[in-house]
Amino acid sequence: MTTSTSPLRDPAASSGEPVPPAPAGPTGPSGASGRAWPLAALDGLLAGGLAIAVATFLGGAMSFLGISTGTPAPIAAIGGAFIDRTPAWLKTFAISTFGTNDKTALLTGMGVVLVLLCAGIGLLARRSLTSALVGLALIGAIGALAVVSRPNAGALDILPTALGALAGIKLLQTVDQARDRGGDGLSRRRVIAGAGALVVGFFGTRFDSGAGQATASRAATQLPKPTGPAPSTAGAQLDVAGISPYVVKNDAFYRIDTAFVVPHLDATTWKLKVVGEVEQEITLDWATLLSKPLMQKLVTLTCVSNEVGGNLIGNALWTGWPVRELLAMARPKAGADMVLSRSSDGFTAGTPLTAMTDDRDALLAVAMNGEPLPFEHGFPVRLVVPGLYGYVSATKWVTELKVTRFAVDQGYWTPRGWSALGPVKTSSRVDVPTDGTQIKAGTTAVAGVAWAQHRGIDKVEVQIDNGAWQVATLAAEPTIDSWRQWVLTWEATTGSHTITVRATDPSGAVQISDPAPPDPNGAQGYHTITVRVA
Ligand SMILES: Nc1nc2c(c(=O)[nH]1)N[C@H]1C(S)=C(S)[C@@H](COP(=O)(O)O)O[C@H]1N2
Ligand SMILES: [Mo]
Repeated sequence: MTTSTSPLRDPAASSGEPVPPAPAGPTGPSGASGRAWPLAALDGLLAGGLAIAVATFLGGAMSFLGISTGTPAPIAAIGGAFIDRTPAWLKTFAISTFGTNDKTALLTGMGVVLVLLCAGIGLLARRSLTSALVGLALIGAIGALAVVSRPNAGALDILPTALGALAGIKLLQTVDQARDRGGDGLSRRRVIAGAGALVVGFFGTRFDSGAGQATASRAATQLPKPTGPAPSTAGAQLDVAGISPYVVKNDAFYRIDTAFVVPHLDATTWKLKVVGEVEQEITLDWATLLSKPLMQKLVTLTCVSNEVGGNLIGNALWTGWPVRELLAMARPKAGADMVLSRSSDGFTAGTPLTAMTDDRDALLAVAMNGEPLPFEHGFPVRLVVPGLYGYVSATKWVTELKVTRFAVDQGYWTPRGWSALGPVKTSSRVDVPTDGTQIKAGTTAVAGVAWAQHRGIDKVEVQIDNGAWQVATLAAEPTIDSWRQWVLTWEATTGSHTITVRATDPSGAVQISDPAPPDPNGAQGYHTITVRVA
């Protein structure tokens, strides 16, 4: 360090006053341009920040204006590309560690890496401006590669990244040269650049989050009255404090997907194509879909990544048109056994054709709990297929159904280590009392949920410590496609106790006790909690 009094100010550079000679050695005078390292790192951060801000703004503007249908903003593209390359073990780790905050965690990680890279480039510029500029260009090239690798990418999509990188390069060059001429006169320029980058970047992310057509089309959506009454939920909700709500509100519903940026589709231009092994290809638009007889169904969605006792599960009232009807119009050819549904952002799910066409009423859903689908949950249209994990069935932002065969095509997660078929395993969870808490001795409600979608739940049993299995009281089961609540009254005695639950479906099959992790086809094993009774 120099004898600077402020970590960001190098008196030798700023005041021009004579300063004592700095000590030699590894911490001695900084590089050729005589600049303190924090300043150099800051220059790198500014250059990188400006590059990202410009690219994010231009990329957002291209999406917003409909010039691009790909992912022209490089941060979003890198995030998406990273997610698409996530192997099963890393997905399992990320979801068990961060849950539905997995995208925030990834964004934070990317931010840390970018900050280190940009600061490093600033430091490099002290030694060699050329190397630093090449470094910035290389980072830009990685961003551009990510952009062109995204689904629906067009040639113009690399423009934002290219222009952003150029802006960053120009800034670093200018700052470096100005400093060589006389030091710190750049602070004003730096402040302006920093503020400008922040403003520009902010507007860019606003664009990305899809103000405009998509939001307007959702707000303007008039849901038609469904045919038939809503299914009754009478008796399905037990009066037990702390139990999961039978129907989960939209904003409390778990969200899992590979979308680094939530797709915002304009319903008025949305189309669903039915292609592949069909006699008749079909294109369905929003107005036509809304003109069909829509039915309402309670269906519990479950994520295959849900751990035993986990919360990646929720029950909602879905309104939609049975996809069976659409497939009947397309007339699948003999031999086809899979429907590969594809979303606007390139995600795919491979669903058995029979699950789409049998009487379980797999839906092209347009509403969730009576509202147009939230963007996070697939607006304007998603699939909801009772009985299957989401990764093989519940495609959000769906834009294509390809009738095909398991021998020919694979859904998104299959080559990444997950099973091609994903029937939900019979499972159960203790909601109350809360695991690891202390409760009072005496009469206690032990309660939770159990699910075996499209088979149903016939029995739930609870075991306290190593005692006998006791049969719990079941709430009503409005449909076998949703979870079922259960409760057991327990005379809690002082001490530490474990509570274990297991469920049985109507065929008499008891939930599998053998523990297994989520990959490759869903977690199994009994949920056990521990409480202290005082
Ligand atoms: N387009 C798209 N649809 C998707 C996914 C996805 O990554 N992209 N993930 C699936 C998975 S793994 C699950 S568990 C459900 C979750 O639906 P939710 O977010 O509405 O709860 O969506 C499914 N549909
Ligand atoms: Mo999932």
